[in-house]
Amino acid sequence: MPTYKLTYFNSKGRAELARLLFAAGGVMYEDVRVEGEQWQQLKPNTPMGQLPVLEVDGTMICQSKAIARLIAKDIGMAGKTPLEEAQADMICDSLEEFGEKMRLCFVQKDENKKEEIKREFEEKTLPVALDRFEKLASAEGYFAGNSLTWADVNFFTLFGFIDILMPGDHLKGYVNLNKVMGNVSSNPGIAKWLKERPESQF
Ligand SMILES: N[C@@H](CCC(=O)N[C@@H](CS)C(=O)NCC(=O)O)C(=O)O
Repeated sequence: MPTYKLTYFNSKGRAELARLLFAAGGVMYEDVRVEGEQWQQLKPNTPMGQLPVLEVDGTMICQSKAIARLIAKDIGMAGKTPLEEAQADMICDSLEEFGEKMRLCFVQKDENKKEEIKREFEEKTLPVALDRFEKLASAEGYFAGNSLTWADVNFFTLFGFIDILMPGDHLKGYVNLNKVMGNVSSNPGIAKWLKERPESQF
């Protein structure tokens, strides 16, 4: 295994998927959390001026999905065949688009507009997306093949944010998606990380 150093801010954000995957694979890595001035100094030396960045034996990789996919490949959670890999990628790309819609609710500065966008998301966008993801998950609770992939972990991570941002029983009745959530949270490495990880809301 190469040496890994993951740099992000002191939050879950776009780095938590990578952290959960490291935990699932039992992979040792340096979990570096920067802030303020430290980030401003580091920024020009990162590939795209953004975090997260994963250093793999000193080589810097950015873009949270590229990072997560690399870790998934290293730990055997990218899919067992090219088709499973494509299915996992499909879910992760769809989750990315869905996540962008979710973010729109929170970048809005105008409080009235914000509430309107949030309501629209919660009442329309979210149930439509959940219906689709439910059909794409197997009865055993996997998005690709018959074992845990980074797509399952990605869904779990994103849904964790939704749960905080708009608490509610959004997964009620989604049998397959509840299984996905259970498969991820009961993975021994992930269960341990969820208990031990540093406190942060997002
Ligand atoms: N598409 C990129 C987006 C990265 C991104 O937006 N990073 C933000 C934090 S979530 C960042 O670095 N912000 C600080 C800055 O731009 O100076 C990814 O998925 O990694």
